[in-house]
Amino acid sequence: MKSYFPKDFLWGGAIAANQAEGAWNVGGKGLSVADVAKYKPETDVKDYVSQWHVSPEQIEEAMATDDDVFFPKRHGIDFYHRYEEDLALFKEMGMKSLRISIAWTRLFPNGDEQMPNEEGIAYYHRLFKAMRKNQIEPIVTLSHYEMPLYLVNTYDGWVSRAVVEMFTRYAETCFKEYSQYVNYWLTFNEIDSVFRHPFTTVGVVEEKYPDKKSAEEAIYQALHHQFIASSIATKLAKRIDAANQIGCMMTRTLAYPLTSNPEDVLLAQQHNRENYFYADVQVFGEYPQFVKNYWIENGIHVEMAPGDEEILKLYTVDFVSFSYYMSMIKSVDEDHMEKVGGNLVTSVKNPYLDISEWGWQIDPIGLRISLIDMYDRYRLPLFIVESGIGSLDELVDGKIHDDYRIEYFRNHFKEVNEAIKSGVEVMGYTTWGCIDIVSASTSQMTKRYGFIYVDLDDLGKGSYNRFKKDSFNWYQTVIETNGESLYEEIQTEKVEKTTAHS
Ligand code: BGP
Repeated sequence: MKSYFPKDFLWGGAIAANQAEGAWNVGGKGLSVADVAKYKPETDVKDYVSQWHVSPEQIEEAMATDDDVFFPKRHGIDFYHRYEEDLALFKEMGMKSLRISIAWTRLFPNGDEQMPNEEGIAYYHRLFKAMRKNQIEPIVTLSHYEMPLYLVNTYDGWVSRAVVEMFTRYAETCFKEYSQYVNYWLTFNEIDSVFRHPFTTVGVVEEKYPDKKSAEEAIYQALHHQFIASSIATKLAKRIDAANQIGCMMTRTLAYPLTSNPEDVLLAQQHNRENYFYADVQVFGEYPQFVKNYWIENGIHVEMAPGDEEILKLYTVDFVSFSYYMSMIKSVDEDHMEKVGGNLVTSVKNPYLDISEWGWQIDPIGLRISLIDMYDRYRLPLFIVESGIGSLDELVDGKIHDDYRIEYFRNHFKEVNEAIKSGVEVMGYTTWGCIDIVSASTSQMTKRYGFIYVDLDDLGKGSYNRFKKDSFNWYQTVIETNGESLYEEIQTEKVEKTTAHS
């Protein structure tokens, strides 16, 4: 087998401002929804829903304190001040690209200002110049769970149509300031996650709604406004610089039927179709009929302004980016079956797959299945902008022997190679958390994804020093050989992962 990776394949890594930068109240930055994300040691790390849920009381508590021990996204890994050191390590690794997000509240602290915060503008000029100096291509997410908290408290978040104009003003500012360094832009991170964690994505506080149905209707309304904002941003990006490429970004939540029972197959198909709905709107420029019928059947009203449907149709995306961590199983009998956690909701356990320490089912072949399926559906270039394994890495004598991470990526990269060989156009692969950062769902530091270890624990104690893991040099070779090394290595026998914690 040989490497089919194109010469310009964008090997790289991905982080997000709210999980890496820290400096939460520095340089004029306003409070974002991430600054109220709490580390909850008393909660089961596999209990995805409660980890993500933010109550009105938690918002009040967070706004009343400068604490950053139990609000770890406020310190992140201090990337804000250390980015030059980290970019040098990424360059040493040979990374061609780095996915980051711009923190909306560094540019517009409350979100409804007419003019941006100049200190915030200046910071990202410094960062993008440094990336270019290190020959690293920026892949920039405009909104990665970082909307201004002020918009949540004052405008009910994205439910308000006024937020569309505020977002497009922010986006236009980014395109005008940074198109000189940036060619690839993603609008909303995992736009399909609005129903999984509505507070961080669209600023919907479910407790504010009298019942589940009105909360659901509010989320669909907020989602519509994000679709419109994404389309207008796409128009503005190309008007400002025709070289700008805009991608949508979804969580690929591949579901298999548990059995060949047609009811299981139908359930899995429905799940996959609902998962694709969000990219469908941004690729095809219209709502699929099954969603409109769902609204009618369930009495959900989504207010659309005159011209909205034309905007969606006119300004569609150039590529489809997505995160891929795990696959899941659907079954009509799933209520009484063993479940596992996941980057979403629980799933029936797949007896053929290993799981991570956080219960995420590891499925490299599922990545190939997803790539082929998505390419056949959209016929647009695909970009894997998140993928990786969160793990309890052990720092021993300055070393971290993360053979399990090497195994994870070796297997996933090989499946991408097979997909490319079968005709799928893949632009790049930015591994999630190329350097350890604060977990999105659990706000833990000890859920580590990086090729670079950061000496920091869940309560913010540590030197913040960086250490290369074994996977650092392995990835360096993969990039250097453009994937050829995947087929030259002597396969080391599978290392059973043992941790002091188990
Ligand atoms: C995705 C988010 C990322 C990232 C990843 C890993 O949903 O887009 O921000 O964090 O999940 O999840 P976690 O950090 O919860 O392990």
